[in-house]
Amino acid sequence: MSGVQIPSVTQIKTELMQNLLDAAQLKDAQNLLPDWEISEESLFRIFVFKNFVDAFDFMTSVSLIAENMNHHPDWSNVYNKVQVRLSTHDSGGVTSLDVDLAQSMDSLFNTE
Ligand code: H2B
Repeated sequence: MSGVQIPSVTQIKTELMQNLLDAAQLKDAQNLLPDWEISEESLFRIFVFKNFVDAFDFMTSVSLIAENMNHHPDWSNVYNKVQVRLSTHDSGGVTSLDVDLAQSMDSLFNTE
């Protein structure tokens, strides 16, 4: 065997430079994500929980999703609040990866 490593489809997808969303796509994103503040730079939302443990559980669940996507939130936690800012650092703004992660966070939040 030659030892040549063939990358998985997921690796290829996440390593391709993602395109920034245009104005129309940002508008579509706002419709999909009514609880998020959307700008060209980032998606922003504050999640509010009953207590610290619920907030931390949410962060733990999101960490697994983010690691799987190789796409990570900028966030902070104070007691029962998790403040989240999503952007694609490599592209310098908002891409479909941010919309996908925001949707996953919303559905996790809504089912908890
Ligand atoms: N997360 C976010 N939010 N944006 C990125 O551009 C990004 C990331 N890039 N996670 C990934 C990791 C990159 O730095 C590594 C090298 O794949």
